[in-house]
Amino acid sequence: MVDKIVIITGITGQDGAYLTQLLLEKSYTVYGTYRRTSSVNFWRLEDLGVAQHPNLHLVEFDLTDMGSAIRLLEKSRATEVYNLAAQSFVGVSFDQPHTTAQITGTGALNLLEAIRVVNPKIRFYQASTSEMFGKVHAIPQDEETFFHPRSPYGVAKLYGHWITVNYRESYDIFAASGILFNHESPLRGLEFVTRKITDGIAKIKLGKLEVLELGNLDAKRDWGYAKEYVEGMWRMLQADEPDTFVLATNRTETVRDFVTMAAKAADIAIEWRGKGEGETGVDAATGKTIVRVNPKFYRPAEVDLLIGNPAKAKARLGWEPKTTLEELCAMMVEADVQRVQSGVSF
Ligand code: NDP
Ligand code: GDR
Repeated sequence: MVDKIVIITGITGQDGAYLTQLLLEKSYTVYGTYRRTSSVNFWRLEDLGVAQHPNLHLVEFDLTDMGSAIRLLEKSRATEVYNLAAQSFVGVSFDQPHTTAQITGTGALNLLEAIRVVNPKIRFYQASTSEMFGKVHAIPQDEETFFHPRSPYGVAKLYGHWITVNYRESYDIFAASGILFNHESPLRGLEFVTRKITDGIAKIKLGKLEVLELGNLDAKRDWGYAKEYVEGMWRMLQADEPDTFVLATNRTETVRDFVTMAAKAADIAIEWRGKGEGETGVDAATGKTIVRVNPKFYRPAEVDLLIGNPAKAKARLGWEPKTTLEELCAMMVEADVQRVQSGVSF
């Protein structure tokens, strides 16, 4: 039997942690890459109880250095590579467009080039995104929808997507691109809106925060559960042919709706008052303002509405989402209430 050896870039992130857990369960040897910083944080791997697993090797790796990509592939003798590392925050990409292009865009090229040089039989997964659809051209969005990214992040990811397709077509490399819609969990970074909301509601509930400040409440997103989405990534690399797949729930809600849902999970009823920059969310029981709009969180260009059609993934990979948004939101609020109560906050 061929050894199952995998490289996961971006192992310290939300998806890296869940994918590591899944592949260790499937008896893979996992080489997880992280970038050099003065204080690397493996809290997500620790949270999932896999940080000390004997089949997990943590490797320092710079995505912008092709030489180190070649050495990593040679040393690990990997059979599959999942490229999850990215400057993944859309808001920051407006302030750091060049860095975002190098990491989020050409980082994928470095890995593909290394695969071409070292062993073209290595299977490659690129973490593409619904942000590539950007401005609304179709509802719902699927693999055939026109791309019109609205941020430097979306543009960089579009490069990563097309270079993946190009290496598939040019060099016969098994290079799959997963166009994943937003997926969340208790391990989501605090800068992203769902986790910012569940953390904020937990703190309000426990008297540790008075008002949660947010940006555009009208943005609509298709939010799923991250643990289920990493299973879809793995299925893409086990398919007979490399291809491009959308993973989504086919349900869309506004940021405002998600706040209402999170508050409800914490037994708080919210009433919305005002409009635009003056809009507030008021605790119906106490009359206190607990949510306020702060335009500093607005983006120079916004993606107004995302809703994906995952029919191809269901038909070809047997993948479909199971957790409802209400269940996901309640799971996140509960985890944040526990963390705030225990004095630990990530
Ligand atoms: P996270 O932001 O949680 O994780 C990103 C990972 O990339 C972290 O491990 C981070 O390391 C690493 N990283 C960031 N900058 C660099 C760098 N300069 N060099 C090397 N590594 C770096 O993202 P997710 O886990 O949520 O997402 C995984 C991938 O999927 C990303 O590529 C993202 O863009 C994409 N994606 C995510 C979606 C989502 O809804 N979650 C939807 C569609 C696509 P560190 O911990 O050191 O910062
Ligand atoms: P997104 O996620 O940009 O879709 O990218 P994010 O949670 O940051 O924003 C979603 C929507 O919420 C609006 N919003 C706010 N966003 C943040 N972060 N903070 C706020 O205070 C706030 N108020 C309103 C945003 O304007 C936006 O419309 C995520 C990332 O994981 C990407 O890496 C990934 O590719 C896409 O999802 C799919």
